[in-house]
Amino acid sequence: MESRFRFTAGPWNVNEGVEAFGPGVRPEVPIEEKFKKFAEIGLSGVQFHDDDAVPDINNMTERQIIDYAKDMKSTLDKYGLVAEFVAPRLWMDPRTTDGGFTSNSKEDYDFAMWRAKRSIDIARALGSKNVVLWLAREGTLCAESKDPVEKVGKLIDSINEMLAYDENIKILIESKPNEPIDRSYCPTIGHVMALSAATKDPARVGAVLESAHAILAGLDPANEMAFALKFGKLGSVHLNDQNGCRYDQDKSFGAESLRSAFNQIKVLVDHNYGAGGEMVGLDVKAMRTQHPDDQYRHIQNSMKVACMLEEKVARFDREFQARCIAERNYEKLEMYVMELLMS
Ligand code: XUL
Ligand code: MN
Repeated sequence: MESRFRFTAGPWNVNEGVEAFGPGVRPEVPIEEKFKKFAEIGLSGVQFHDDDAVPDINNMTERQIIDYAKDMKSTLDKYGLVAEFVAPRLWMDPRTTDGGFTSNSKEDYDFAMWRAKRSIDIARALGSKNVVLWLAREGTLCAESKDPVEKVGKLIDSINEMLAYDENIKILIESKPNEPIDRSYCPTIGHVMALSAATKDPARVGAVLESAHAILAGLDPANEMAFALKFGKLGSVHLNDQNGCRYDQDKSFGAESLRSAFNQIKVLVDHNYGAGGEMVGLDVKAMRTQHPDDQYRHIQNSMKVACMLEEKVARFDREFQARCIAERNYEKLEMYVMELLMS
């Protein structure tokens, strides 16, 4: 399928189907097999957590971590894939139980900074300039356990330390209002923009907008993308879908709301997203019911929907839109969009 975009996914987007109420139901797939299949289905790149790229990261020296990541880069090269970003996984280790950058423990904070710096080393070894921070546990379960003003300051200090560690790296913050944390310190793109502005080098601090995370915050994904685009700070997107305010579902893109998906593609196309090398991540999970012999279909479906919506955007009649706007006949415009999507 033709697309103006370059699509990516993470190794975690092909998984065993583990969830809070049941164990894995599909066998683990070796990472190289995922790369091979990603290339086959038309992805251009891979997104990594630090320990996706270097699984035994905590037990390796800094030199060993870089060497391992360089080997991973050769495996990527073999399949013609690039690395889009590396994100420190600051939510699995016991030392991140109370958060990383906003933990109340100095040792845990130091561990989070160590992992953040290793993620920068790994990104460099994989040939990527982007480090994504999904601030999974930066917030509170018990509001009184932390001073929110001090902790927002700690977030800014941590980002400044990463920027100082490598003068070429870009930090992209992925907002999310909750899950696993109850109350996040960085729930929306507006918060990301404010954090960016407060750092020592705002030009190197941008955003990742995930559709499902915006919906969980009660916000419109396309408008969240638009806000970051206006500031020139939309570094990546995680397209997916979500059925209202419940657990983070990571459904296939467009599976819940096609019109919302259309408007996400429309805002990206209208504002030339991708011209600066930005890629389109598909942060989608297969349903737990999906058999292993067809466990990439949710990624393929998401890419197909994005491409089909690109075509709808190309067909969107701008003159008709202008006439509806001039007449202030938005009912007419809305029906036109419904017909366009259903035709
Ligand atoms: C969590 C989420 C993560 C990030 C990368 O909800 O979306 O997979 O995208 O750490
Ligand atoms: Mn995501």
